[in-house]
Amino acid sequence: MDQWKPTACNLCENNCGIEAKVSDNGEVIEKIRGDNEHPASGGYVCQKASRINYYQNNTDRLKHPLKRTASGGFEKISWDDAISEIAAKFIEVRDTFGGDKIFYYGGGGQGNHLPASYGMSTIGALGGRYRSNALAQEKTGEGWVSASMFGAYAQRGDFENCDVAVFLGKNPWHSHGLQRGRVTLREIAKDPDRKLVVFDPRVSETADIADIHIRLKPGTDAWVLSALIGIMLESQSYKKEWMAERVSAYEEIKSLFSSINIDQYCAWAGVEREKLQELADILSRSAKTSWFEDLGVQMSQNSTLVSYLHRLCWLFTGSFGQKGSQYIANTLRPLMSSNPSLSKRSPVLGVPLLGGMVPCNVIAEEILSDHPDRYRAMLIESANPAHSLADSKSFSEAMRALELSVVVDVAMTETARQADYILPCKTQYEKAEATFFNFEYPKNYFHLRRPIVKPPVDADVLTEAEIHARLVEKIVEIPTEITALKTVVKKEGLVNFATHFSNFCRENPSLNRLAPVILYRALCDTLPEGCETAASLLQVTQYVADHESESIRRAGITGETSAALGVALFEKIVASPRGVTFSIDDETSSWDRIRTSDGKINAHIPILIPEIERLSEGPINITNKDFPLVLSAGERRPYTANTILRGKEWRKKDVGGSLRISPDDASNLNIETGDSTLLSTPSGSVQVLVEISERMLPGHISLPNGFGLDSMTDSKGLVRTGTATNDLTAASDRDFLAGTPRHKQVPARLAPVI
Ligand SMILES: Nc1nc2c(c(=O)[nH]1)N[C@H]1C(S)=C(S)[C@@H](COP(=O)(O)OP(=O)(O)OC[C@H]3O[C@@H](n4cnc5c(=O)[nH]c(N)nc54)[C@H](O)[C@@H]3O)O[C@H]1N2
Ligand SMILES: Nc1nc2c(c(=O)[nH]1)N[C@H]1C(S)=C(S)[C@@H](COP(=O)(O)OP(=O)(O)OC[C@H]3O[C@@H](n4cnc5c(=O)[nH]c(N)nc54)[C@H](O)[C@@H]3O)O[C@H]1N2
Ligand code: SF4
Ligand SMILES: [Mo]
Repeated sequence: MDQWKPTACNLCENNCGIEAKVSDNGEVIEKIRGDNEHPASGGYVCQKASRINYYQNNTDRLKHPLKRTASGGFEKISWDDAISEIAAKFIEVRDTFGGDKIFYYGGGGQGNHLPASYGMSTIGALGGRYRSNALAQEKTGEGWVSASMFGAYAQRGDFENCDVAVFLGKNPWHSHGLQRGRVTLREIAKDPDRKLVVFDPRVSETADIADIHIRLKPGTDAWVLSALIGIMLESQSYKKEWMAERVSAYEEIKSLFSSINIDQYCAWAGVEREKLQELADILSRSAKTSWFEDLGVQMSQNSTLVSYLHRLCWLFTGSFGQKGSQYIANTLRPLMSSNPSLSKRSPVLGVPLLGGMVPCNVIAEEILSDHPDRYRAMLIESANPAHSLADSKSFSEAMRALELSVVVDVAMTETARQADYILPCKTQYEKAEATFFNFEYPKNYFHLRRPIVKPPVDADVLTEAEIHARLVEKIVEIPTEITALKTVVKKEGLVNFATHFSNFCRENPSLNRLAPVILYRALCDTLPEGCETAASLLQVTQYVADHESESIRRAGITGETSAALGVALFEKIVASPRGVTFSIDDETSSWDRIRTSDGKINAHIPILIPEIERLSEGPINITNKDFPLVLSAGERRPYTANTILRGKEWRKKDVGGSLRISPDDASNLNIETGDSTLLSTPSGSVQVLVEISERMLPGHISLPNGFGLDSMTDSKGLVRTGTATNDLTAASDRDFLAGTPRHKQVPARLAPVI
């Protein structure tokens, strides 16, 4: 029997196609290799993929539904009782305080986005309005700027075909974010006609091979990008005609940068003007420029403003909507809403819900307030916010303050330990799964993975789809007409079913939010075994068939009507366990996806103009004599993967997660590599092991992401490895608009432990 089975790596958003060799008993992933036939990754994997069995089999695996006891421990409970009790308690919260007090957090991580669709059915059935997930602590500022300028999420660049690749606060060598990351980076670095540019205070592994490394002081990107635009204007090297034709309100914007003191801005950032001039010259020679911003600027000073300045750089360099430049991808389903309005607000603090999500940094504060409209119950799924959000302690406290908290996960996490009920689910290798991280262009791919292993024999676990179907059925009465539609699938086929179903939803808009669960019940008998959780994709494929039919048809998917096209796409996805090319764009596709009123790119975002003007006052110094260092709390390293892999066995290097420090700072503090030191920030103190690193700028120290997990061991009980960064961060340290945390610049102090 061929035990090599196609699936994907779930350790970062790239989801590289892999083949997994499974043990004879069907429970263990013994070996991994890249899947050469995968349409997006073509056999590429990084060193982390071989560690996937640590996700599948580990001592933290949840195997039974659990309920908190009066004494604060957990006891086993049957699925029937768990579902009945949880549904009854949610209903009680709804009837007492209102359904909008029930909050949904999470719904998917780096490898699994199908649960969110089913989770939204449960929340919809209860009348929930507020939700959030990790995007609202990193990408919502970027998403909103994009929505304001393009009416869509314009985020990615065509790195495969660019002449110049610019990484702003992004270290793709380790964090990836582009397919076949290291191959693509090496190709650019080796080609004398192409340039690799990195903005980073550290000499990151990407900076190691870069042509230009802008080694700015932490938190000064806004000044450097403004100076770059100033230089392009001064030397008249920007794309005038291109802008005149395609960009609205660019004259107003120009005047903001034409009078800035470029030398002063460069000095504030610690960057030589000549280096920016060299970059401006390179950018003026080609519009095939691809840019990528990530956490180094998104979890940083002025993060929403930097997302704006970054996009203004695309405009001044004319790099949008052509081969080798920025594009708007056909993502099958957008990760967040592209509504630029600021009118939707959170109920307690009244902060704007960018991308439709409550900023992560205010959730605990809102719960812990005495405001009558505070959230009262929470469903947390596939996320570990009591570890991943700023000031973890207050998030845990907030969970305990709720009337009800329910966690759906595969592992006993820091968040699960705070819950009233814990519902264990099948892992991403035990059920059909997929993500909507489909950002490629012009060809785009989708991968519905099939289950490849069985749950352990002693595990009583369900898929999220089944959990939510059971909850929804307890909460609302599903109309009999809709349950009857099940027979239509068998008698008349999927196309007729899809047509009936969308008509029914149109006539009964209140049922729209229940659609994923209804589809799951209707289709589960007809889908191939193990693919049942794919049912909600039918709603997604119907939507893209209606809105993106040309790109879908170019990918060879056919169907006479829109319903037939959506069904053909759905069937192709289900029949392609190694992934499928579902969309092929042409040179006009990005322009067609712009949703501004005049079809042009809007350069003017009024609320951010005073922020640009304020830059002339210089950077705020966040350090002082008590906290003289700048800590970046959460760097991506070779053996970090958020909190998807727990325990320490999976790491081959840097097992304890050392704090990196420059040789100068280490010598001033008289510390050596391997020393234990006390790291303090205004929020807390922890002991850390240090590692002297030439990569660090004096004054800048850095801790890795994803450490400090409490993991069950066979012999020593619960053991924590490394530092939980969010014991050191403050939720109030956040962007003025997006509310995203400033984890890259936490004021800190270090002292030797004697
Ligand atoms: N190995 C690994 N890969 C991952 C993950 C993981 O945990 N491990 N997580 C995934 C996730 S969820 C995400 S969001 C991405 C994040 O991917 P990245 O954003 O690339 O990851 P980081 O290492 O957090 O930050 C990138 C860089 O920002 C730099 N930086 C710090 N301060 C500043 C500053 O003020 N300005 C500038 N310009 N740069 C600064 C840091 O030195 C660092 O090199 O990675 C994904 N990939
Ligand atoms: N200080 C600091 N904090 C950070 C960061 C940082 O750089 N610095 N990085 C931030 C970033 S960018 C991100 S994206 C977040 C990530 O933080 P979170 O969004 O909280 O998620 P992960 O750590 O990826 O954890 C994923 C969870 O999903 C569970 N899980 C895995 N598979 C399944 C499944 O099939 N079903 C269910 N129901 N659950 C499953 C895992 O056990 C785990 O609990 O962390 C953020 N936190
Ligand atoms: S780049 Fe590495 S961690 Fe990311 S999906 Fe591919 S193999 Fe997994
Ligand atoms: Mo992330």
